[in-house]
Amino acid sequence: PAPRTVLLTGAAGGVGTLMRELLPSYGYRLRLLDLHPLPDEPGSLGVDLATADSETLRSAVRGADAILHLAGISLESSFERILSANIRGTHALYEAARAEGVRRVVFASSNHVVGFTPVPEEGAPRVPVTAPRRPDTFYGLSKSFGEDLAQLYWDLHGIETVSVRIGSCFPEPTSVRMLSMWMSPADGARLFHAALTAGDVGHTVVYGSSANTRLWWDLTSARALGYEPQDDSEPYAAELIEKHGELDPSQPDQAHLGGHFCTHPPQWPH
Ligand code: 15L
Repeated sequence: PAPRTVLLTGAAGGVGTLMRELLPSYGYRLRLLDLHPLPDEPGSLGVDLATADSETLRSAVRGADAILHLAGISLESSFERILSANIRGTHALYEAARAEGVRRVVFASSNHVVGFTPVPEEGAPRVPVTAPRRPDTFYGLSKSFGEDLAQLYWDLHGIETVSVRIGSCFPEPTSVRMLSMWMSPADGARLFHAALTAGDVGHTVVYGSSANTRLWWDLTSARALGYEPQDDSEPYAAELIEKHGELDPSQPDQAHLGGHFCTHPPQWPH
């Protein structure tokens, strides 16, 4: 049966805010969680996953049919901060899911797990999900850890996860790199819905993007979940390229999938 109650962690964040709007139309009842309760969202939970006691975490996940785990630091930061928010926080959430019998997690992984993979040359095959992981930051490293944690909890405890290596999920692409990475919010909701409902996923890794003309990576494993992207960044291309120029792979900040995260990663606000 399709999950009805979904715990949404990171509900106040960028992707969380977009998904709060879009996912209810798929029939989900969302239980919202972030570091602080959300203003105007009665019943939303304020929980720090990394430091909360186990009973608080268990009661947050209790009765949920699935978890959409978007919480965490979404840019680069110190190793200590990443360790707490992304590594300890994700581990604590999975422990609570195991203790409460939640069977399905959709984990917001990131393109930065493979950030140091060279941008494919024109005409070359797209990057497969089996490409070696080459994190570009402590942030990307923590998402790589999350994928391994998901694999362990599947093999050891039978909790299923779809790890979605999100490209760039914003209302519109705002850079030339994003033409290849963009996941429109509507396609994001389609993909998360597919990841929440597909049968027998074990631990599956997928790339999360729209059907972009300039797509760098392979959506086969995402499509196998039943995901059918509807959007393409191409209508934004002419204006973005006119403004910023085409990508130049001889430039270190443009040579890899992770773009400028490989050279001067944007820092999480302290
Ligand atoms: C990410 O993982 C970040 O969370 C997001 O803010 C974007 O910067 C995105 O990657 C990207 O690579 O565009």
